[in-house]
Amino acid sequence: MEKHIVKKEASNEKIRNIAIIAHVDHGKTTLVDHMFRQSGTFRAGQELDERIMDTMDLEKERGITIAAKNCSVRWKGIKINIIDTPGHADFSGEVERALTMADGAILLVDASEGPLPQTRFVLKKTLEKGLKVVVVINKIDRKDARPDKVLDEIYDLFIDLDADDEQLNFSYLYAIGRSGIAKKSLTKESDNLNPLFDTIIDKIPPPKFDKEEPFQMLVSDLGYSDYLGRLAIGRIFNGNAEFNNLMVCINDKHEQIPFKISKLQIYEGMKLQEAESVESGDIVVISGMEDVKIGDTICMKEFPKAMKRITVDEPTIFMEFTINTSPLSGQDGKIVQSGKIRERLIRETLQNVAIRLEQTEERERFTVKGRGEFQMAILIETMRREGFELSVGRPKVIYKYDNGETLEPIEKLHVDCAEDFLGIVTEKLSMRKGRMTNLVNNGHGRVRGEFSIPSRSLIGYRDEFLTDTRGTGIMNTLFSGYEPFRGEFPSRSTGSIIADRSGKSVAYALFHLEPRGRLFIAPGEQVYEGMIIGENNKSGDINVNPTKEKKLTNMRASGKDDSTVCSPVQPMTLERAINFIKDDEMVEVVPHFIRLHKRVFSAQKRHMLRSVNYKNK
Ligand SMILES: Nc1nc2c(ncn2[C@@H]2O[C@H](COP(=O)(O)OP(=O)(O)OP(=O)(O)O)[C@@H](O)[C@H]2O)c(=O)[nH]1
Ligand SMILES: [Mg+2]
Repeated sequence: MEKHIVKKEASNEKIRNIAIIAHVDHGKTTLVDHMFRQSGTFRAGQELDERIMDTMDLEKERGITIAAKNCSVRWKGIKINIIDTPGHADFSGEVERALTMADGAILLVDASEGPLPQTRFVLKKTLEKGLKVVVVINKIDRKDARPDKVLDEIYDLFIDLDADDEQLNFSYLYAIGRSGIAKKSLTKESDNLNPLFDTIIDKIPPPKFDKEEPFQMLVSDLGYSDYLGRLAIGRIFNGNAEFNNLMVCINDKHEQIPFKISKLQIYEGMKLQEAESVESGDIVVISGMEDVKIGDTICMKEFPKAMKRITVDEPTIFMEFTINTSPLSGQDGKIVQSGKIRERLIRETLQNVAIRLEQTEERERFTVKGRGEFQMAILIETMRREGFELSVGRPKVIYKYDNGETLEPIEKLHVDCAEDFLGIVTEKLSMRKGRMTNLVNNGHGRVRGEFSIPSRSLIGYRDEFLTDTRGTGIMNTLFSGYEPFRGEFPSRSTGSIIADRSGKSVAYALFHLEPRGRLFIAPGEQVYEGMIIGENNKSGDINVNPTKEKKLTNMRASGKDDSTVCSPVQPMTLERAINFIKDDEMVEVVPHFIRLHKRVFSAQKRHMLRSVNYKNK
């Protein structure tokens, strides 16, 4: 627990800083919508979209939050700064970052699903920071809601996480976030969120500061404005500041970089509002410092005093990013050069505390490290939409070495599926070195299993799991630490179907290839030698000609032609592609296409390499 020695303790009663935390989809962003509506942030009758805090295109499309974001509401004269956080485990770094700005957290738990792996993760981080927690059991309107049981499970979770007596004595409310309703007991009537607002004001402590200390702000987020340049976003831990004040930014090398505040802003609703001065405890946006990074401290020039930098859990997976080397490179995207890709990736590491970048010996090859393959897929998809072309390799886990022993990241996997599918799921997981640690049969035909399993085993497993459970299974994972390597297991047993030349695919050829496996392309698509156009039913790769036309003869054949109506092709998504490829394969990502290819394009070269490898064995 972090403790500050405070000399002249005071608190800013006009402010509360809260983070909204939960497992994915438990209703955080929807609840924030209604907090906006009911606190008078919007004009009466103003048309509002759903989940307005999910402002990024990808967030809207996928209905999930990717980045933590700040906003504020006012209640009874008090400003509540809210940080809406993502619930997907791959974006955990965002939650850790958000918690550095808060004095308390609203922990949302779905009244039917109960606490899930990410509930545990976010609560653990919150308790470690000594923050006050208010629990909201959400979605009590669900037909399968079991709020009492869920409350018990939440107590168990607190106990399991070594909460002290004060933390265990948390306040809790029941809510239907989607209807903007919260209440203190299930039997009470309520048609608004007033009980939640009141609990926040009563139970979450106002931000504390030391009256004797001059200005100190920890940079927890960065923004960018065309007019103002780089924006430093963070909580003021001590002191006040005014427009034009002379400050220093203390960076990770303990250097003090002087600058002048060119603009001060604070959060009002979803917008930023200019302020002449800002005070202790508030979350503010400062412009004037170009080279600022997350974790830096901003202080008065005369009183430089760095705060503890923000640390987040280490990345567990990495992926190789390179320029697009395919024969079709440069035809679709606007940005193709390695320098530009590097610049873009550096920008990402500034914004995103959980992502690291390493340059390899080769100029156009980079290693990007992060928390999970989904986080990587979102980064790649974002770059693709910005007009980038690039190639990426298969996600791999980061091993550690201790006294000659190899350690690997291990996840706690929670599976919820119909009893009938448990057999196949367990079999597949144990093949992948998973071990069952718990099994609960709730008697309604569904079972919940807990497994301890290497992270590498889960790369690409989600698709298989959904197929095995006919789309009805739910799986959730939580990183649980490094453990000794559990040994190899066979990877994808099937090979790839590979184009042996450039051209356009034709229906006749594809139709005759269908029996060989599952195809990824439709007729009329551009192909090239080395491009993977399907998954072979058997092990081993096959080289085929997808451009082969039917031989035309002068003789008009009697009777019907071979029917060449190809089966529909499931479009290749980025996530499926990066999970499908093997080590000697890559995904070519350009704005309008996702293509898969062998690292070595020429079939002849691949053949030669294989023979050499074979001889060396
Ligand atoms: N039945 C019911 N559904 C709700 C309620 N609140 C939210 N939902 C639904 O739950 C889904 C997820 O809501 P979000 O607000 O995006 O959840 P979130 O916690 O912000 O999700 P992430 O940010 O991706 O972790 C949406 O389909 C909502 O409509 C509720 O009170 N009752
Ligand atoms: Mg959300």
